[in-house]
Amino acid sequence: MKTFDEIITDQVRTVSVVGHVRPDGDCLGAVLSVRQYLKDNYPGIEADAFAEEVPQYLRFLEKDIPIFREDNHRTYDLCISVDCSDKERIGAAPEVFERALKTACIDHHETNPGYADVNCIEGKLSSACELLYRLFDKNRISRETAVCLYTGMVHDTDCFRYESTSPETLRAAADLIEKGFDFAKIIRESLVMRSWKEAAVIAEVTEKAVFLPEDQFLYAFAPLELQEKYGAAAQDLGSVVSSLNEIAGAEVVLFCYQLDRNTWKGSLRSKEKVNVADFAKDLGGGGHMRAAGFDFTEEPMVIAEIIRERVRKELSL
Ligand SMILES: [Mn+2]
Repeated sequence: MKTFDEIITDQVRTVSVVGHVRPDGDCLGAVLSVRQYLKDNYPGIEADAFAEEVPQYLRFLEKDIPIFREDNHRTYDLCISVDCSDKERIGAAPEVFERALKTACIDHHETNPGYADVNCIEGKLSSACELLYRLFDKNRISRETAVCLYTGMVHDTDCFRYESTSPETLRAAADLIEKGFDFAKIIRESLVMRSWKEAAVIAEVTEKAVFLPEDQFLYAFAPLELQEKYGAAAQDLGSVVSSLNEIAGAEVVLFCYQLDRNTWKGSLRSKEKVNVADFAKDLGGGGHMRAAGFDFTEEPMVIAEIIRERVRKELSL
């Protein structure tokens, strides 16, 4: 594995950091930890972060330094893409990545082919933030950087509940909380608590979900009309699939929510036997063994049937 210093060569004076579309805790934690680490330790370097709109529950990571939402037409010496499995999935400003004099990719998706000049991809790691923790010099991680890294690790492991959590993950988390911050508050406010409208969406989606115990499969949809009824948007639906995944007897959970008139997003979760990253990959998406996703334009019922068949096959039902 490389170190971060090997990616930031002497010639680099300006750096941009980008992540994936619809950023989650790991993505924003990774983007903002890189910016913070550069700010703290590389006085000669100017670093800018790019990300699509930050969901409410992650706003505490934002600080008062602006995050660029779109292309600012600058050419950076180096653009670092984090937590993004595919060049096509870069959110906010893919042009910034394309235009950069040099590119780097730091990621933990097994499906990542390596699309930058320098690629640092560790498919077995819990999170992009854990990978960054390993690349950074431990003694130069500030409290602010630690908050970002810890948030990313907690989010991508659903609070250390997935098997991707290794002894090393927990050692990294232990090291980070030694920097002194309210980690219980991060878990509570960004991961566990839900807004009232999110809770209302979860209630209706759960009520309308279809559970097929004989197939160990559960699916649910949130069309635009349902989202509009509660004033919820795609970024308010992040916790729905985790909630559905708490239902016993469903090895695989599929939650589809409509993004616009033509596009849906499918989120997959599995508990212990099925690798849903393979399913998502075959449908043009990506992800991890226990959590993966993809976009689609078909009717959601068509997708539910495809996934159901695959679950049956995988489980030899
Ligand atoms: Mn991630």
